Amino acid sequence: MKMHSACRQLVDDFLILLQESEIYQQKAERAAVLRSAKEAVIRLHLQFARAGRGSATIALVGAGNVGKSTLLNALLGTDVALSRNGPCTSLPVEYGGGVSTRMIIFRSGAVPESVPCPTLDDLKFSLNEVTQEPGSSDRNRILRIRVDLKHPLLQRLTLVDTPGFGAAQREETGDPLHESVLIKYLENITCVLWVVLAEQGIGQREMLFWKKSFAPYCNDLVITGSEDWSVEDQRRFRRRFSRIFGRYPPRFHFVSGRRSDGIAPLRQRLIALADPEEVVRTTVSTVTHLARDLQNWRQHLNVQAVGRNDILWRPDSWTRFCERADEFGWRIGLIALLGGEDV
Ligand SMILES: Nc1nc2c(ncn2[C@@H]2O[C@H](COP(=O)(O)OP(=O)(O)OP(=O)(O)O)[C@@H](O)[C@H]2O)c(=O)[nH]1
Ligand SMILES: [Mg+2]
Repeated sequence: MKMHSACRQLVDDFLILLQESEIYQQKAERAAVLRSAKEAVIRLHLQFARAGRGSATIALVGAGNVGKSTLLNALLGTDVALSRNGPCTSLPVEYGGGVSTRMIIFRSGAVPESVPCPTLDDLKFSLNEVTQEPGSSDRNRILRIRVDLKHPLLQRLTLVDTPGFGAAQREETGDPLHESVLIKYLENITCVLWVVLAEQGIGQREMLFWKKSFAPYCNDLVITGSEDWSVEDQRRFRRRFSRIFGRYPPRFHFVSGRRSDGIAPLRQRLIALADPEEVVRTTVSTVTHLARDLQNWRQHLNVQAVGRNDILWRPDSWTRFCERADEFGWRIGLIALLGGEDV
């Protein structure tokens, strides 16, 4: 916990240093570089704030019918989430750890209703019943469903199966689950695994939804249905789509939910995403990487030849950044890099 708050402090202080120095900086080119670094740190700040909210909630998000529910089943090694060819999952369904199997229905303006499910078949039956009856007023009041399962992965994190975005049918049938509801739901999760289908790639509409609703919280792209892909196919896909993400492309995971190919490494990745210490390590390493990039840029500009830190950083901001105590020693390395020294 101490490590977590120290890391948060580091990110926040770095953000303030960048923000204040960007305003202070007279040269437009330098201010622009500081602004782009600031944007990267804002992204980290947002991710870190979500990671600190307690137990991790990771949502599988993607267009309709791309294999989100099948992937969730493969990750759990249990055929629990409903999947089929055609619009299927109609509500966010959270799968979390519990001592016994049960389903909890959250309705707006009502006490959550707990439904014990002695067997997996009971659970599937109950899930099917509540999620597959669009239109009734009771069904329309359901906000989300939680499923408690005794499962080792779910001891560490909650996985969420979400309805596919861009499913036009729902708008037509008057089902209240519009994209805005999904966007609202995503406000409280820790991070997103973005699921796309190998043969479809990433369409315009998916890109827009990603930008609008979960880009800062998504570092993982899962490509389902890639069971027959060669290494060269994967490379081609990576090359084609990496550039649309700009400077921070996500990790690409090629999997088959149907055949469970690539599922074990993805499970490990989920565990890392939910591990608070790993989140701290990744954050510190990203901040250090960014500081190193800034150092390279300074060397490129030959700012060092002038030999004054205050050319880049607002002097009082820099002093405050350097003075803050840091019991984990992260700041010393950063100060050396940001101050322009070689390390
Ligand atoms: N070949 C292949 N088929 C898959 C894979 N994953 C899912 N499918 C098939 O794709 C169809 C849709 O799968 P779902 O898991 O229901 O998709 P979804 O994204 O949850 O769909 P919605 O809930 O409607 O948004 C089903 O017929 C699955 O069997 C995969 O990795 N490979
Ligand atoms: Mg589904």
